Amino acid sequence: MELKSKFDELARKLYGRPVRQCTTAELYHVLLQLGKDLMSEKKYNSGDRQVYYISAEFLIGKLLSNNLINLGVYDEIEEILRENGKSLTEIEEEEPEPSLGNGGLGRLAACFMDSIATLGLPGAGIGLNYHYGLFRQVFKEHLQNAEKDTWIDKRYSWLRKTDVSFEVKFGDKTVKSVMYDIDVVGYDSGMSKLHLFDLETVDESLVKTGIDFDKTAVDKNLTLFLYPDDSDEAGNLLRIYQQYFMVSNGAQLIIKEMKEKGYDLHTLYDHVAIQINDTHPTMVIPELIRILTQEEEFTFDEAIEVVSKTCAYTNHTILAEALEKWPLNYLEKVVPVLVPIIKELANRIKKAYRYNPKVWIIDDEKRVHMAHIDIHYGYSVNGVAAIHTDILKETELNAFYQLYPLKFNNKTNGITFRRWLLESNRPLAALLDRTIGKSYRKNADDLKKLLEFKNDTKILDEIRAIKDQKKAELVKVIKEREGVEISPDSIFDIQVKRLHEYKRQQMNALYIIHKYLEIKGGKKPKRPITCIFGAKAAPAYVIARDIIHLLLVLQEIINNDKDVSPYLKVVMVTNYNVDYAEKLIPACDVSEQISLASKEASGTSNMKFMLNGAVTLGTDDGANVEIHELVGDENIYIFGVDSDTVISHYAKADYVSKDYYDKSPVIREAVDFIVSEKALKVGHKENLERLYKELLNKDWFMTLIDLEGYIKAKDRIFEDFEDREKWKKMMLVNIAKAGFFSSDRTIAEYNRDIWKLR
Ligand code: 26V
Repeated sequence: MELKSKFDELARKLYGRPVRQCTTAELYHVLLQLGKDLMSEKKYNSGDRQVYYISAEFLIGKLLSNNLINLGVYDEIEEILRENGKSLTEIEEEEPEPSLGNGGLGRLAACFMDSIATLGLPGAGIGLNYHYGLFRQVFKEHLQNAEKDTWIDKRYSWLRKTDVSFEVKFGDKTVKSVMYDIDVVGYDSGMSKLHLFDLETVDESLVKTGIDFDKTAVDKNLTLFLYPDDSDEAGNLLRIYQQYFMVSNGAQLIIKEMKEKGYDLHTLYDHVAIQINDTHPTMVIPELIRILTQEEEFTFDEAIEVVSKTCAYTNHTILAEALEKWPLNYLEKVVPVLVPIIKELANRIKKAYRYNPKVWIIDDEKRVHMAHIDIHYGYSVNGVAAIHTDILKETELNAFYQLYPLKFNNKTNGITFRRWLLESNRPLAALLDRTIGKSYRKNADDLKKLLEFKNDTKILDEIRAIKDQKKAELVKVIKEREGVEISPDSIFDIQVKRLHEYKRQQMNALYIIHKYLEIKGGKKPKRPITCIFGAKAAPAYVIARDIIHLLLVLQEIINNDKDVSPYLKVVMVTNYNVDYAEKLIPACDVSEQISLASKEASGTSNMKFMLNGAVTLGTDDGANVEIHELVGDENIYIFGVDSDTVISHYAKADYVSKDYYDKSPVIREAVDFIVSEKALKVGHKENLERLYKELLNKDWFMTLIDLEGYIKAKDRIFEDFEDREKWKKMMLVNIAKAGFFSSDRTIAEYNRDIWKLR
């Protein structure tokens, strides 16, 4: 049947009316069903070897448009709706966004699922079905508040309840799971499944106000939230409960599927690769060993051999505080069944490397280093950008690299162009189709063909016009959602990512203060500047919340200052998520990637911005290094100390932020403003003073070392923006060179070097 008739028939079936007479909400439901019907005609990728990507986070975003695009029917549906006086953009707004991730790590997992499906690889995701996701961010009195983020609609959802269920035994109770599936449809290809495990006895009524709930009632709360506040013991324990619940279900599912296919578990590694996404799923290693030795009559040695040839580990950070080390007594309480296994794994290492305590699994303080389990008992260890993998090999994990040089490999991250170009920037995709053909959609490297148009004024003008169109769209969204007016003619300077000191949103804030004071003093910029931020802070991360406070205070002061606001505006968008990212990124002129060198493992928004024609202002960190190499010095703005210098400052403990403050009047003026009368009149003394002191007395992520270089680079990039011809060329080169960052390339490399699926 023709798509048009199918659509209309479904509308009549569900609501007794033709498309034309349905409401927006009804049309969302009809399209959801239509998408599912079309997907039911597709096949799952299959083969005798498959990958299971286990991850505590899958930040999948809304799925309607993405699925329609990957099914190849988006344009047709849009046209049918238009004929009926409806808008697909409005309908999309009806879909709730699942907030099943914190940031880059979770979004990466979602991009990877898209690429696995698209490349036709047999693979599945395994994760958890958090009912309220991370949290919904709201601002009150210039402070971040957290609310529960409801996304599951029991009647209309991409989630499909299966009849798969397992028992999971904790120290103090046994719970049962329910497996939900979300189908991931590849672009012009087959499908994969994302399995999200839920607790059968989960009780939503546990959540009263905000995101507070009884953390001890594990049999009711286990899948309510993603990474609940882990600043206290109950929070940490809950996280271990969640992790074991996830991997025990995953391990049981894998074993079940292998048996159903008739494979001998002794050859598990011939049929399965398990990718452990950061250390959160590490317990899958002892859990598989437990199942094989206790339920399948393997000897311990046999089980270790099989599991070690099956599991591979990805490291996503070198930050010590983010590398999980669970106190042994926590594990004894939550997962006593695993403790003898973990101890045995640890003993074997201690015996083999008696004089090398750096590689031990259990340290002197009886903490279990989860990453060490992965490295010793997995067959691959990868970092997520070239510089990150080098730092792992040379510094952070050097002791392990010495032992297992061949296990280490790099897989520079990527993003799916289906969502971050075809969906979020349809006019740009259309322009590319017209100029270089459609091959780049499946073979991203073909974007290079755009370089032939580097001197074609017509194409350059079109690229510029698309940027202006996207900026105009964002102006509307920001007006509607935030109530702030911004000028489409201003420079859109955007920093969106989780709030963390190492990402240095505070440095951006200090630049804004500097500009504010300059304008107040009569030095006006040639063109107005709009500084846009989006970021959630972990509720227990005090300084991160203080930085949000400062940004909101600056927004209030600057946007209401009649002398300054025509030249400078600040917008901190509320509840930054995938949906917002899709609106912000295509509208960006200057992409802020300003982490302290060595600290950002990769970054992935840098790639999304580049693909959409923004120019990067950044440090030589993470994937910025590779962007820099690809586009060359003339198409990127790099500043700041390099990673070797940073690492050496840490090693010598010789960075003193106060020295930089004392030396530079510019720095002093900006930092002092945080506790000025003007700021204190709008903001809270406690938050602002704490942040001020932190910058002066500690500044662990070295904001002040780079502030002057940052100010110079930023003034230079704004100056160059005025050379409109030069800027258009920079945009074109950035788009043309972004092909390398397709997650299809990343996944093809994972497959070539680690999974070896075909
Ligand atoms: C986690 C935590 C949790 C405890 C408090 C401090 C803290 C700091 C950082 C993290 C990050 C955990 C891992 C992570 O999300 N890494 C991100 O992974 C992205 C995908 O590989 C990568 O692009 C980002 O650079 C990296 O930060």
